[in-house]
Amino acid sequence: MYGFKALIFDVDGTLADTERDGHRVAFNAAFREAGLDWDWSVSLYGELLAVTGGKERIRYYLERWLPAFSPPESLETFIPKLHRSKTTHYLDLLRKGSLPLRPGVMRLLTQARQAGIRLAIATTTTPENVIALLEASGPPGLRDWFAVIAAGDVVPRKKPAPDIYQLALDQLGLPPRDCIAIEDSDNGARSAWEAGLHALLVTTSTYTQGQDFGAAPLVLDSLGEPDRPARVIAGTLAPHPYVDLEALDRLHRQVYGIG
Ligand code: XBP
Ligand code: MG
Repeated sequence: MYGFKALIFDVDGTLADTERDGHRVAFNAAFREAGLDWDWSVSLYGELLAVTGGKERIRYYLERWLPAFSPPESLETFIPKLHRSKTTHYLDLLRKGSLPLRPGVMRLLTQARQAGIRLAIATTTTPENVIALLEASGPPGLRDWFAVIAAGDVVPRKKPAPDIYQLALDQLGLPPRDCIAIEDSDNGARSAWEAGLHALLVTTSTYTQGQDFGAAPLVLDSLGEPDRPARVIAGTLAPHPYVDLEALDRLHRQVYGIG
């Protein structure tokens, strides 16, 4: 018996390391297809990740790097169109199976499912991207393991605002205290924390190493596997050098001062 009832996962960087070799590549393919000579390098993309959401990221790029750009139509039409093309390219990449789930993800999801812990997603990315990732990179039917998939434009404000976590909590019908959030970024950790999810685990990803995760009580470099221990960046990981439900239960007890 565990002290929590659900796990709420972020997607990009948490379930899979999707940004550098997935989203970034898809943005560049969409730019080429639209006849634009923009190229988001690995380092520039790291800066652009300060803004969550693909459409918001394109707008930020234009404001900050290309203020003189004159779009062929209004930005309100141009950006969503460009972003739809990006989503198509991203889905193609996913279907090729080129973005695997991170170490420990399937092990933890499987253990949670067997223990009756509910699974949910709270992400900034487009819903189709989430479904496609689960279908392409996980076992058949993985999407049905998730009781709630809260994604994309369904809330007024994207991370670091708490809206998407609040929506996931509402749809689960649970208070924050009954849930554990798993994130990879500063923006995501802020979003979860502001939604009241203080039992918060951060597993850093390609672009988020070295970020400040606020008061997150446990920060690791991955969930780890029995043959591939997680590296502890902050907090204490026990009883094993990888994240399992026992480790999450200890984290939950520590955060809420239980027994
Ligand atoms: C990460 C993001 C997303 C993706 C792009 O979301 O910021 O914007 O980079 O996705 P999370 P879209 O870590 O919350 O999963 O282009 O579909 O917006
Ligand atoms: Mg993320």
